[in-house]
Amino acid sequence: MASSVLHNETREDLTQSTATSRLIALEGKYGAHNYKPLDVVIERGEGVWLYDVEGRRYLDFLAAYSAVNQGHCHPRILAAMQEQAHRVTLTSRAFRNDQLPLFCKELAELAGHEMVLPMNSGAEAVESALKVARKWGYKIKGIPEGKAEIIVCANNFHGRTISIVGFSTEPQYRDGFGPFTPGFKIIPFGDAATLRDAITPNTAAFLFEPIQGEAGVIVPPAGYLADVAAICKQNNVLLMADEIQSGLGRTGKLFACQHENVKPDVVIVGKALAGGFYPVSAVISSQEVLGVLHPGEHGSTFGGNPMACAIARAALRVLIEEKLTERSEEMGKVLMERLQQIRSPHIREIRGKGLWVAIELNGPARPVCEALMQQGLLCKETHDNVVRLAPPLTIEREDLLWACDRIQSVLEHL
Ligand code: IF1
Repeated sequence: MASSVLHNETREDLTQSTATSRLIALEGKYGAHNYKPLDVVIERGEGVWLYDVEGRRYLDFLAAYSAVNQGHCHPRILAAMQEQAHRVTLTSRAFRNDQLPLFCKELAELAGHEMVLPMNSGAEAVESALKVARKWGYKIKGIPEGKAEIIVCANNFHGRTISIVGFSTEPQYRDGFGPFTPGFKIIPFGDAATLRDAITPNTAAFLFEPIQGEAGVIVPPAGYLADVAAICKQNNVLLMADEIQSGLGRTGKLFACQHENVKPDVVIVGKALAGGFYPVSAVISSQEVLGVLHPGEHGSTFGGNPMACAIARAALRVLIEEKLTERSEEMGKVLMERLQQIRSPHIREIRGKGLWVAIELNGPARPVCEALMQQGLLCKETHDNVVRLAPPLTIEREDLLWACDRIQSVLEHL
């Protein structure tokens, strides 16, 4: 078996097909087709740069959807990972480990909260927050058993589990995956009055993205975050911010809710929490809320493992010590100002916050992303006509401006 695989490989080499096309063909044959990636095969990354299997270099303007805010293969996070890998990687939560307590303390303090529930993927942390919100609703708020409601926003993106896609408004994410979990109500995003109207005595929580990412970097009207926070407080409803993509510096604040001085009851983080080295997510909240969980009621084999915690601690230290949030704010202004100078009939709107910007076009965005790839710039379309830009927060001004020149040139030659 092994020798025949090897043999095939050798024969394919002889056909002179490029490494790129061979690997794309293999992935097409053996990998599930749930993505349509750009046809670039990455082999190596360093800081803001990615290198493909042909040795070509690209500036990364997606940063793995904000999971590599610290830049690719950050040496300090790498060192923490290597060091921990030599010690112990996984204990399960049946035993304690020496990294988890420090991770929880550091993350809770950073967010100005009391407790942390460690998980792995973003969707898992969102699911965990939903479970905690329901339990809080029953045990603390006094909602009758089985009646808890959670309010979410139209055009949300919170992950891919059945419960989460069940309250998605994107048909593609739902089709064929039902039946779904009941107990969710959908309201428009950006209109606080609709939240007030949707709340009932059985409402446990309002789950939202402070800036909607997948929807196309949709920034809500000024005052929205403060308004929904006030409405939740008045009605004893948990304000649950999904900061998985918007948090950890991306928008020029550590958390996007801080743009309106809002401290949510529950903050959900993931992605950049581990700088791209490992899936690490967490639910951050108060003693009152996370205190509803007792031994055996929730868990995860990998959640809170020493490897994850050591990596996340290093990733957070990098974020703070390298002042990446401040850089995001400063470089975000440079990016926005430069993009605003581009005169193109193809541009409908440019919007965003910090180093998180969307260029909404009058036509399809995919060809623009493909042309940018040819020019050495990697970014990804969302919703057909939006190019989203989100470089690592470590990006230097000259690289940012180089990218803007490429974007201008592609839009001018469209
Ligand atoms: C994919 C999108 C971005 C998220 C927010 C939770 C999760 C995500 C606000 C779940 C994940 C990812 C998932 C990834 C692509 C990406 C994405 F286009 F799909 F929507 F970033 F915009 N909350 N977003 O953005 O986190 O379980 O994936 O760790 O599904 O292809 P996860």
